[in-house]
Amino acid sequence: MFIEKFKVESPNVKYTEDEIHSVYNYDTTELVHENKNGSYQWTVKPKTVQYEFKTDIHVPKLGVMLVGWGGNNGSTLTGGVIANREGISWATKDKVQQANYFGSLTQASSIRVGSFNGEEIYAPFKSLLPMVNPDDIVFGGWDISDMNLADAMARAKVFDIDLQKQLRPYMESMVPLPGIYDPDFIAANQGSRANNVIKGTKKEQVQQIIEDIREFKEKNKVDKVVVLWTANTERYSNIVVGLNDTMENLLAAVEKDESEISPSTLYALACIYENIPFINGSPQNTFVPGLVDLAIKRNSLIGGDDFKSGQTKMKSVLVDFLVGAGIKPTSIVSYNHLGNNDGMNLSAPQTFRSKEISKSNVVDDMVSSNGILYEPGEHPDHVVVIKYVPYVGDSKRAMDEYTSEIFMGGKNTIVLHNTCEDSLLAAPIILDLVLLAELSTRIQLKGEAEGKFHSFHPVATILSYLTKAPLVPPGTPVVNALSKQRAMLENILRACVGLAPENNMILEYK
Ligand code: NAI
Ligand code: DG6
Repeated sequence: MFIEKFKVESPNVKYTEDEIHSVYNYDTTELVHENKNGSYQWTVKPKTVQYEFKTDIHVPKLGVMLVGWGGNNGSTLTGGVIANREGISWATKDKVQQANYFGSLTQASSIRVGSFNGEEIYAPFKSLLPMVNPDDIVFGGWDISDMNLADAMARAKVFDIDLQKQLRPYMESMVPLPGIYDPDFIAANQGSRANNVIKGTKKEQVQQIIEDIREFKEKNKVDKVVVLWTANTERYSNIVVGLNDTMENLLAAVEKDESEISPSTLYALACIYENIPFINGSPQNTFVPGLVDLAIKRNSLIGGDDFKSGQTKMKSVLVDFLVGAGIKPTSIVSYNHLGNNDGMNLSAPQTFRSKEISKSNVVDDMVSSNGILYEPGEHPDHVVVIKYVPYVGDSKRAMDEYTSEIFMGGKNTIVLHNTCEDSLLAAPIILDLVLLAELSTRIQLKGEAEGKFHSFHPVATILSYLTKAPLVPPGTPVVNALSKQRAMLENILRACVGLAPENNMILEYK
């Protein structure tokens, strides 16, 4: 059965006019590795730590500024939200289609609330805590191309033509602000697009982004802004001692207009100065060590990297299933071809390399979780190929071959073929990233040994479910397995309303 909403009644949860306050027992384990009588042994001690959570229930008017607003993702997301807000429907050759938010975890997925009269009861994911309604988001942003969003939508060739016609009047007047352009960081084939760029030194460019954010906030009367990079994939920046390895060096490098500071790092820097959450949806290392350092010192939310939309999402489910089933993946080969501007940009070796890295490291945690299947340091062969095929446009084709060793030396090969409009997968993920980033800035927590409430760590691991290469604070394990990432997010939100983690034990029926 599906219910729309619920309220928690518990001595551990208090709803006030301003916040939800919950006291939560976090059941975990403490591991001890010690030498006992000449040999090392592991001891596991169950322990419970009490946490308190405070969630501000005042949902702000949210502004979202996209870097790369006029790209396929930017125009698809903007049009999609307008279509939902305006209740637009359109004719396809199959039926009359209504706007929806399918593909969004927060808007279109559910959580299990419990059992009632022998039936499982589910509710919308978004009913857990008060969240911004995506229909109310005000969009803006930057692009190195000055094309308005209606023309950008037509250039993207993602939406059906009847929908485009209805959206055009809403999008014609939306024109991206000039962006920071550095041809050294993206493919040379993007040069002809760059007719809308911020001039000046890197320091002046950062200042311009800061002014843009302030002006957008003021003009649109929004309470909060989140900035998200959905611009072209950049090449990796070189990490150089003395240049971008520490906060001080990075800031000095910007002052000196050093060439190795990428545009994405400059946008992020501006956001951190303004205490505006910044999310990176592409694979490059925007978050050089000096920038992470700065975000931590200023307690400003950063999250990334690279939207986890299709092939990688499947991978982080399938490999988790195989390794969890005691089956040993030995070779993973992933091809894809696509014909949109992202594909064209990725046809240059340096930008492809950024994508190859983020697509290749996604099974590491699953492989290292099973020492029965894999020797220390052993890894499946893992190859990623991306080809640009203009004819297929945004409709990406992804082909994967997984070969595994099974019982008694047998081999098991699984082959997948996926065809899907890339931007229709990415747009709802962008929405989730900004909604969850905003929500997480309204949550405060306090462990039993801590004197006062604090926000989550500024490196937002809570967003991991949505990214291929989750950015984590130094010294924190990276989790790629999709089910674990989802459980982490859902269980944290449950804790904020005093609900136990979903443990799937269903003991009441045993
Ligand atoms: P796109 O090429 O259509 O859009 C990117 C836009 O960014 C373009 O309009 C371009 O003019 C603009 N741009 C480039 N550099 C800029 C800068 N420095 N400042 C401001 N604007 C700039 O690409 P699409 O398909 O929208 O993808 C965007 C990004 O998202 C790509 O990096 C892609 O790799 C990444 N991504 C996309 C996924 C998907 O499923 N669509 C999934 C994972 C990541
Ligand atoms: C080609 O791989 C283009 C990319 O931008 C991907 O479409 C994007 O990274 C999505 O990747 P995945 O692996 O999540 O489908």
